[in-house]
Amino acid sequence: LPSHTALGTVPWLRTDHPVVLRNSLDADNVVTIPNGGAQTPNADVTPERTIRDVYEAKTSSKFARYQQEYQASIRDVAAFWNQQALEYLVWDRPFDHVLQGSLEQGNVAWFTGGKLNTAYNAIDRHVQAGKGAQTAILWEGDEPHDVRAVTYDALLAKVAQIANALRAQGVGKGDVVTIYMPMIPELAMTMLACARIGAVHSVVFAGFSAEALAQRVVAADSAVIVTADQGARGGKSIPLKNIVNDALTKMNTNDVVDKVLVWERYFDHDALHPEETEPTYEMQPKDVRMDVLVAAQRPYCPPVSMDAEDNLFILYTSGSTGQPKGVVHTVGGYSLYAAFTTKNTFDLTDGDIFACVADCGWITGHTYVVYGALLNGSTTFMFESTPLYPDTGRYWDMVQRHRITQFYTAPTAIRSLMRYGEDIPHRYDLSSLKVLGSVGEPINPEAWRWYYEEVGRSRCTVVDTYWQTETGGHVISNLPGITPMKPGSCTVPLYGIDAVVLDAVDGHVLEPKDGESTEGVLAIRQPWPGMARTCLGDHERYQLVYTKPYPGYYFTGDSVMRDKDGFFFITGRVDDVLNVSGHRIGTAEVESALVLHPAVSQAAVVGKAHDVKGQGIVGFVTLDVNHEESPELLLELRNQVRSEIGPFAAPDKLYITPSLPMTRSGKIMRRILRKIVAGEVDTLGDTSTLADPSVVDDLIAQVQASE
Ligand code: 6R9
Repeated sequence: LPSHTALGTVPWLRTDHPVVLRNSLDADNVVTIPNGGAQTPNADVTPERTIRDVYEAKTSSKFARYQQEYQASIRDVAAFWNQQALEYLVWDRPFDHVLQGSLEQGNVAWFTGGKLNTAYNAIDRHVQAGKGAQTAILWEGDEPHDVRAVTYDALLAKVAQIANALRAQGVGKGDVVTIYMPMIPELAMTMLACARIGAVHSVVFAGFSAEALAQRVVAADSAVIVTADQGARGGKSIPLKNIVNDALTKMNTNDVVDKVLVWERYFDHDALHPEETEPTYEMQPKDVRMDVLVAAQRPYCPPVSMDAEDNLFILYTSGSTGQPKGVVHTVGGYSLYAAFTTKNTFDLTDGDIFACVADCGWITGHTYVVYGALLNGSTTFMFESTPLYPDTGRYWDMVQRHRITQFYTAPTAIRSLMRYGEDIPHRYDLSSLKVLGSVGEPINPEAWRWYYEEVGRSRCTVVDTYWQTETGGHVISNLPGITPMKPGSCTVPLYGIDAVVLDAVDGHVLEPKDGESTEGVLAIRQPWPGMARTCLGDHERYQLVYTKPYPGYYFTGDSVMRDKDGFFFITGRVDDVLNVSGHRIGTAEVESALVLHPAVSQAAVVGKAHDVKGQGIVGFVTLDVNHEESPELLLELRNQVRSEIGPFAAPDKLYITPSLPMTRSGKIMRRILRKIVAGEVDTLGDTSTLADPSVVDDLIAQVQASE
């Protein structure tokens, strides 16, 4: 390893860093550092060299100004956000209060008394300002030649029609509409149509299984599901409608769902009488053909004036229990935060073609595919396929053909493309690019360098955006042309975000000191508009997870190192949440899926560093008597996880073992399993509390034998 002292504190150069939480959700909680995938960090791009030699000189005066403005913004967050709310949004009625409630009480509310509509702000006002002919959504399907450009005029008409269609099916203000769709423009339009009539969308990623979909529909008591007959990805068709049919049979609560509205992925919009065409799927009693229904609607629908604190959407995300949480975002605060962060982090300007290639099933797709760019009146690019289809140049081919200006993806995608060499991006004209974004997990310096040099040709800013489903938008990120970049660091907090490092054990703030680095847990000391307000139907859980662990602070669940320059490096989750290819998966969810199998007695799941995915899932299971290990059983167990959660949560490796490391009180010590799969058997830590310490040697032998 290079001998820079500071490198010792960069996460991927260390292997583990145990921190015991004060109000730990699980006594067995320790911090694991997800090895960002870099086994061989590039010595050329150490944080020191990059900041000193390459960027600092260019940006220092602007950065000094940022620091002043940032301090002012957090000195009075209400004054700061008051100004932004007036600048970024059009209000039907001005708000009476900027900020009410507190983190301490877990009852934060922004812009109370104010009224507005998010869809109006994202569409109508741009049409009124003369932008009707500009492309709002530029979409590219699974096949590169399948391209659609939807203007603001067309988007307004279509969203109004969909809104009327939803109303015709009984959807009203406050109703939860579950959306289980492929990445086609109609997905974004359906979300915006919900926003227009005050319905609350709950998008479920189309990679989730029937079981996971059913669980989310029931939890949200959602009477309407909007889906499509099929999706397309990588040349394959995904039978979404069949999965929905399946989900309906799995809901034992009787009849939550009244209607299933079905888009047809390849519907012939030019058909003279669409209602006379045959549906592409076998219709069930609750099904309604969406294309046909929408075509019959009037393209005008008045936007419903919403209270700033009304729910805009919910999005289920993983936490440390087996039950996903329905994170709630509200109309005023979220819309402002989506608009503000898109504009600032990506330096969005008129004429930009903004491409976030995330799926709308995750928060990144909500904030940066749908809401952020449209609220700013820009063109948002929407992508249905994968970076590898039809070949590994797909991203760069799109950048070239559409003259994309901002490109936003996850480190896992960069790492998977790096393997094919820099010749691939070099073949394309990428001169339109200005900003390259990274999200979802820490980006290891090797991938950062590749993105910066081979894709950005050393002339674009790489923004490493740290945030969460719960934060609504970026909370820590560099700003193009303002913040110096450090590979591997999400750099410094955005304006209005009072991010602090807390001592994990006693919770006191570790204030920055010149020239000193520090480590702890990441928290936010003051409310911001984009923060989630509650978990649907379970405010206690919201408080338990976010505002109670460190009273007076929003707790992120991440551990962090702040270096001597005050730059943040995220070092991993402190709860039992894994990050596989940038997707959040709770170990408890995977374990619950495994123990549902009749052969399984106990299951423990841990993350293991993975070159491309960041983390992979490794499971350990013990079997009930009368069951034996076999290749078929292993396959069944993997399939069990696929069908309970979705293919993306399937373990890379499963071990069937006679016993698991348990404390005398019967708790599984996952910390030890994490160490064993990481091959760090010399630093297992204290094993004296184990009921049977000999289990450890057996497990080590088993894991080593299999590698
Ligand atoms: C947006 C999103 C949130 C968790 C978060 C953290 C990790 C996200 C990151 C990052 C380091 C970044 N994370 N961005 N870690 N650097 N730039 O991913 O939301 O799915 O809720 O995941 O992802 O661990 O707590 P979500």
